[in-house]
Amino acid sequence: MPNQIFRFSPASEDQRLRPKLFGIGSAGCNIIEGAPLPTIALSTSAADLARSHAERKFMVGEDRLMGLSGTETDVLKQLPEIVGHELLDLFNNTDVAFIMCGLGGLTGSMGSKMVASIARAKGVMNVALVTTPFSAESFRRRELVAKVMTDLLGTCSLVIEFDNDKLSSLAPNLPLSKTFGILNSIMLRPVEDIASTMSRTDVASFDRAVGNATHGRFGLGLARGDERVERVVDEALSSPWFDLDPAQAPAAIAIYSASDPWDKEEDRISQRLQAKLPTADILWGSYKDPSLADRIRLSLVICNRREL
Ligand SMILES: Nc1nc2c(ncn2[C@@H]2O[C@H](COP(=O)(O)OP(=O)(O)OP(=O)(O)O)[C@@H](O)[C@H]2O)c(=O)[nH]1
Ligand SMILES: [Mg+2]
Repeated sequence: MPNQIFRFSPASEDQRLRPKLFGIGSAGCNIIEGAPLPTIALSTSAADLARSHAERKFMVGEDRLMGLSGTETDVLKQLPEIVGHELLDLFNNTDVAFIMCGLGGLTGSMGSKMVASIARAKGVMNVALVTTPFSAESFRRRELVAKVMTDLLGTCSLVIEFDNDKLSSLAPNLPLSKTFGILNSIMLRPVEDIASTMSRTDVASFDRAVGNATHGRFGLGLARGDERVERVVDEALSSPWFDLDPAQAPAAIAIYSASDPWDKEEDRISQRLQAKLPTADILWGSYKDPSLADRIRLSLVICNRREL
C-alpha cells in the first residue's frame, strides 16, 4: 500500500500545542536543562533538583515512588495523598507530555511509569524519550529496563529509545560526561521540533499515524551546500539507532527546518524520504529556525509497532 503524508497544520494562536516536558531522575533532570519549553523536574534526590533550573520541581521519596507503580487508576487515587494535587494539576491545559529519563535508574524507571500513567488517565497524549543502559551496566539494571520498557509501551503513545551502546559511534573518544551532554541535546531535538510544528488539531492525526505501544528510534540529518537534500535525508537515515529496516516501517515523523524553509526543497526531501520509507505513513512538519544559518535539518523518528 502506498504511504501517505499527513502534514501538521499551521497553528493559529489559539491552536498552538501546549507541551510539558518532564525530566525524571538524575539523567532526566539533566536532559531537560535549558529546553525552551515548560519544564518540570521530578526526582528522589534533592541534589538533582538543586542543580535543575526547571520551572517546577517535585521531590518524591523513593519508598513512595515504589508504592506508586500500580495501574493508572491506582496511581491517581494514591497521588493526592503523596504529592498533593499539584502534580495532577500540571496536566491541566496540556496537550502533550514529553517524559524524559535514563531507564535503569530507579527514579527514572519508576517515575516515568508514574508520570505516563497520570498523563494517560488525564487523557493527555504522552511521548517518552528514554536512554537504555550500556551493556557493561549491571544485569539487574538491564532486567529492570526490559520490564519498564514494556510497561511504558503499554502506557504511552510512543516511546523513543536511545540506546547508550550506540553512543560511541556518535561521539567516539569523548569522556562520558561530554558524551551525555551531546546525547541530551540530541534527545531534546525531536521534542523541540514536534512542539514547534504540531498544533492541537494534529493530536488526532498523530494518534492515527503513530498509534499506541509504538517503539521509535531517532535520526538527525544536517547538511549545507550542493546536494544538501540528498545528504540531509541520507544522514538522518544513517542514525546508529536505526536497527530496524526502514523499508518496512509502518510510521515515521519527519520535520524539516531551515532558516528560510523553501517549498521546493521541502517537496524534494519528502519525496526522497517517501521512497526510502515505502510502507510508512509519515507525519510531516516544517518550520523556520534562524539559528541554522545556511544549513538545513531533518529530524526523523522511525516507528515500529510492538506486540505486548
Ligand atoms: N542522556 C543521559 N543519560 C544519563 C545521564 N546520566 C546518566 N545517564 C544514564 O541514565 C541511566 C539512569 O541513571 P540516573 O539517571 O542516574 O538514575 P536515576 O533515574 O536518577 O535513578 P536512581 O538514582 O537509581 O534513583 C544510567 O544508566 C545512565 O546510562 C545524563 O546526564 N544524560
Ligand atoms: Mg539518581
